[in-house]
Amino acid sequence: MAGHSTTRVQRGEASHDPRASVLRALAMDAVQAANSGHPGAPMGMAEMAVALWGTHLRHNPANPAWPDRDRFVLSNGHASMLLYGLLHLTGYDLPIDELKRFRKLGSRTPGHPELGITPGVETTTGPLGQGLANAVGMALAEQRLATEFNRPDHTIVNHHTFVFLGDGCLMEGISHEAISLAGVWQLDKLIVLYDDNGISIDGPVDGWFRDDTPARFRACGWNVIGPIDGHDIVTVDAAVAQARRSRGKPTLIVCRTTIGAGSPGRAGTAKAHGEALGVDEIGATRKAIGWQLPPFEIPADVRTQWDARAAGEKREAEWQQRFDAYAKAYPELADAFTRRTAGELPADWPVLRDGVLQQAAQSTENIASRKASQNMLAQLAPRIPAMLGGSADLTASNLTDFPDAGARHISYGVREFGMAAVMNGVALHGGLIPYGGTFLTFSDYSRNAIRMAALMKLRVIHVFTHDSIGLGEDGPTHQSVEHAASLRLIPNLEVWRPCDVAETAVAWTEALASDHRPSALLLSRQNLPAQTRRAEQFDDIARGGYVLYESDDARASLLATGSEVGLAMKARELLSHLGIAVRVVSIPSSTRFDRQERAYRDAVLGTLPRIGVEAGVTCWWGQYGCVSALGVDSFGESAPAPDVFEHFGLTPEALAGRVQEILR
Ligand SMILES: Cc1ncc(C[n+]2csc(CCOP(=O)(O)OP(=O)(O)O)c2C)c(N)n1
Repeated sequence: MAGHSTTRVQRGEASHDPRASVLRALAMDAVQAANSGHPGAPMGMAEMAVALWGTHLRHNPANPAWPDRDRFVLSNGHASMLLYGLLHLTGYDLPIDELKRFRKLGSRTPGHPELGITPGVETTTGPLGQGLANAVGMALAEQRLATEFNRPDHTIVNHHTFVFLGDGCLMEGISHEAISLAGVWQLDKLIVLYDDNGISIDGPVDGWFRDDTPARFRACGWNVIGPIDGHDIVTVDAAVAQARRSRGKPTLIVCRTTIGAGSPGRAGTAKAHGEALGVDEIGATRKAIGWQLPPFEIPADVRTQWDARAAGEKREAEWQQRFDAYAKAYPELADAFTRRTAGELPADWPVLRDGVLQQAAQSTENIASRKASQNMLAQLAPRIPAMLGGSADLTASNLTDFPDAGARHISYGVREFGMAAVMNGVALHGGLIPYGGTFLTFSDYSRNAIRMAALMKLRVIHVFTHDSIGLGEDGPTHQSVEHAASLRLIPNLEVWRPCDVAETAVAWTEALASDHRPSALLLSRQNLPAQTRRAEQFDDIARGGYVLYESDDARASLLATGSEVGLAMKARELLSHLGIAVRVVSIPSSTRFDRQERAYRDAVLGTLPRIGVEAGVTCWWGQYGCVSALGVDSFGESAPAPDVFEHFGLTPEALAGRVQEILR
């Protein structure tokens, strides 16, 4: 850093560029009006925003869905007012009244940026670190689609992914997973601007964050620019221009800034991070930055300087022309591109789906559901080019690959959280349907990214194998106990735990067709017996729960999921030898079942005493009014699977005995 700049940054002086001042004013005034929020980061990043959004970002405010737009991710989502200011000023459909309603119920300016609420917001951020990983996924999608669709003389996919982040994102472990992958994948269109202000909530970060960040990024194969003066628009502009020329490496631009820059009393302090400045300090700041207008008033010339509508329209029109020429030369590719970016499955999807389901319905194979899943992938993935598979270093266990997958199956390495958040980014970008595998136990590592996918309504498919004590010898560290139940608690996540080939086939086709929610497929390591069904029963699998075995003189209902459906069917047989008839209800997806109409649910569950069985926590069965449940309420054991099932009393004999006790 030049001495002059250092001094200015240290003094917390802001530029007097009105494009930066208006961002500062909007941030401090909106936070003040809400009496809640984070003024410091938006004020500190104002010049960075001017440089990037004022010069480099290629977007069209009139069409936030333009497929070839640059993506912008505000990974430090608490700086939301910076993004809202930018979206308003550049001409998105975000009126000033919405900024006045920052953080109010029903406004388009929630506390942290949320996908689907504010036009122009590319991903929901707030949980620090994940925005960066989302951006890596977006840049990966851009790279893959460019390779797949661009042709010599025809470039239809060619955009950058820009990220703003702060110390918090870089302290999070997921940042390392994300930057490591971005380096390996050589995502040279990913450009990250680091708001290096040395402050987080507890104070100056020196006491807990002394990483040599440039060295860390360099070690991961990144191009690093800076540290530069993050308050010098020309310098930041030049750095971004340089970053855009990078080949084979993503770029980090280290921007030295002062949190709350412009505020004489708060600049450079942790107090600037998450507190309204207060009326007096806002007055002092107005004076210091030379901005004397009342809150939310923006002079016409400043509006004109920021307005990106005409440039955006022109950019998209130019792209449309290129796309039209492409469509003439490659009509089929153009059609596929249009379908895929709209999130549609191939035109022959209904035929493909019916074919695989018909075959699966007749299957008598006794195989593990993870194997049944792989067999489905072998049929589906080659016919659905959007599918982009992967595994967190467990490909041979998760069975997520398919014949001739090549680059369409990603080895994510041992990075479950990173993989999940990258998959969210891929889905957010569009054009690809990501799925990825790990052991169900390690879903805890990915959990917040799964939650974010559910919140954002993303089609991301998690393949979680080794779904219970049924994995055997690896023992309690690897055996899921509470995981199925706890994943089912996440709103809008569809959880499937299929019992055989037929149910696995339905789980996969339903997951692929669910374009507004993520799915988790919980699959067994061990073989599972094929169940026989009538056609109507097969059709009801997609309703999430159905009667697999009915009996007129039944005295109890056995409710089971996944690998325990076979167990329940064996118990039924034992009981029938004793003259006790029972019904068996299979619940491959309780989340789906719970959305069925009342009459259907009541009919399936029946009025007889219910006994639940699942190799996991038993409290879960309370919601279905079970009088008793068999399961695992501790951490499992290391032993061959049959011995572990025996140890936990999960056997047909034990279940039959429990039923007899209840009916006594
Ligand atoms: C995963 C996660 N943990 C904790 C928080 C709460 N939080 C919000 S901002 C922040 C500090 C971030 O520091 P920095 O990125 O330096 O932001 P700045 O102080 O510069 O605004 C924390 C801990 C969060 N949003 N996400």
